[in-house]
Amino acid sequence: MKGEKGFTLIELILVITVLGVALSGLMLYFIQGVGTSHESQQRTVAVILAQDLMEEIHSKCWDETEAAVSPCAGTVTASAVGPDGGETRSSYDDADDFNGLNNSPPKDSQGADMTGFSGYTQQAAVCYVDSADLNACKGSGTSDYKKIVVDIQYGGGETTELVTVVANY
Ligand SMILES: [Ca+2]
Ligand SMILES: [Ca+2]
Repeated sequence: MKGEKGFTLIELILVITVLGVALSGLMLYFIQGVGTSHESQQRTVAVILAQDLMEEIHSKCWDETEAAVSPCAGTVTASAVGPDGGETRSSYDDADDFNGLNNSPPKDSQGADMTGFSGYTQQAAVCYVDSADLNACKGSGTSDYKKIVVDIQYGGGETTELVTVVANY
């Protein structure tokens, strides 16, 4: 046996130990990667939910007074923010009807819970802003500009937010 090439038991144990340490390090990277991809998937879903809601709001008239005019065009008199005369999600017809929207899970345009989105919260806020400061909500009164903020909350504290201003024209 002496002089034959091969591994001794000590060498084998050393190799197994080194491999074990190296593989556990690799596994750590792999597990972290899985976690990161789950977060990025949640973020992507939140962005899509936010864009969907913003597009739905954009598809409505600028104001209730405009909603009465077909086909929802032209400069109109601005009215109070919020749903008008008992409107519900499926009958919202102007942008500010969405003010105060707060649903968990998110609801679709017909007011039905969206399945598969538990853990996501959908919120919208609409207010009048002045042309001189499109970021600050007016304390009272109306203007020709409405700021729309859409928030999708997810993952216990993360928020994806979209903000836009629509003008009365
Ligand atoms: Ca309305
Ligand atoms: Ca309204």
